[in-house]
Amino acid sequence: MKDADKKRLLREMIFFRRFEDRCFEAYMERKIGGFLHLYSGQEAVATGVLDMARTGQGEKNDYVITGYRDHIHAIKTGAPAREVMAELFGKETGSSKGRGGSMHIFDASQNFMGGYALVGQPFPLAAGLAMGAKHKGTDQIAICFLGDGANNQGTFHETLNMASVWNLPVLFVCENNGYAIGTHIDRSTAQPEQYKRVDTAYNIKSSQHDGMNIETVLKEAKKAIDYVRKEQKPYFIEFMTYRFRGHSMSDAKGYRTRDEELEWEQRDPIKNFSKNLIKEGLITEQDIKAMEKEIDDEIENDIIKFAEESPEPKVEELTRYVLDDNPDPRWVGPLQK
Ligand SMILES: Cc1ncc(C[n+]2csc(CCOP(=O)(O)OP(=O)(O)O)c2C)c(N)n1
Ligand SMILES: [Mg+2]
Repeated sequence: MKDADKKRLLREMIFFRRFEDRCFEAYMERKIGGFLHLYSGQEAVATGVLDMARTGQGEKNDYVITGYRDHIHAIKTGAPAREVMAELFGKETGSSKGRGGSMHIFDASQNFMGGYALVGQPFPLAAGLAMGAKHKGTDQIAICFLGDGANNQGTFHETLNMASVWNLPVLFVCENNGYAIGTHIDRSTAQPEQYKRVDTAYNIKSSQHDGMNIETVLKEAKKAIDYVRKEQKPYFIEFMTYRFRGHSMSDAKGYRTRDEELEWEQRDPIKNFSKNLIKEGLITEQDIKAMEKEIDDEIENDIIKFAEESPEPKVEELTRYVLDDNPDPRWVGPLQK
């Protein structure tokens, strides 16, 4: 990896951590309402996998889809951070025009296909996106992020079976953080090692790796993505990781011990990558401090300012993007920007 890439990836991960920290504060200030699930601790997974995916090419990007812990996946795929924050603030300039909120970030212009509140919902959609790409003969793939808890849904098993039978180019990325809300994986899942659930059962190649080390994620994600694109077959990659905050904003975390948290904090992907880059002489602690300051300024003076100053959706337009059997005649027709 080039030195410049290492520094860029460190900056991105620090930005993602600070973005989520600022969301936490904005929620406490009641600027953000509804549900809010933060990604702190898991940054190396989305950052590493999506760095190896095709992004930055708009509608030629690979398709990316995930659950409700979605802000960082959206930004890394190409959704402007300002629009993600504006969505959290419920503003008209948000990526879902303020109607979706934290769990429903969407940016079709970048092939970021959401943001879903229903656990297990993205699986069949990912298979459909991959099938579309295959029929059209593009070499795009679909990348489906999923939690360990989601793998006990029926949609997981149905989708993996058909993705394998139909040889669909989809990469399933399991972010195994050990918990589904407050339930530890050992209490909910007969085979907690997720990658073992798919190779013989669905004849899909799979592997498990450290999700707290960005360099491991980059290396393994590259191999998996190359395989899916070249072979036109699914692959299942599992990354072991941990969320540093609660499941959502209301979580007293009574289901895990402080010792367990401290053990995982030792593996903080940002701290460890920083240490490595300092050791390699690529960056100093002062450089990192300056980087953090620059990021905080950008978040405050650009991203938060944009969200704060953007208009609310008009009350009479609240149902504008709702599809039903009796749509308001004013809003029938293609979505308008
Ligand atoms: C169909 C459905 N059932 C239940 C829920 C409630 N629920 C929300 S998050 C969650 C746990 C999911 O855990 P996991 O997939 O491991 O994701 P993580 O929160 O760890 O990122 C559950 C059961 C839901 N949102 N949708
Ligand atoms: Mg989980």
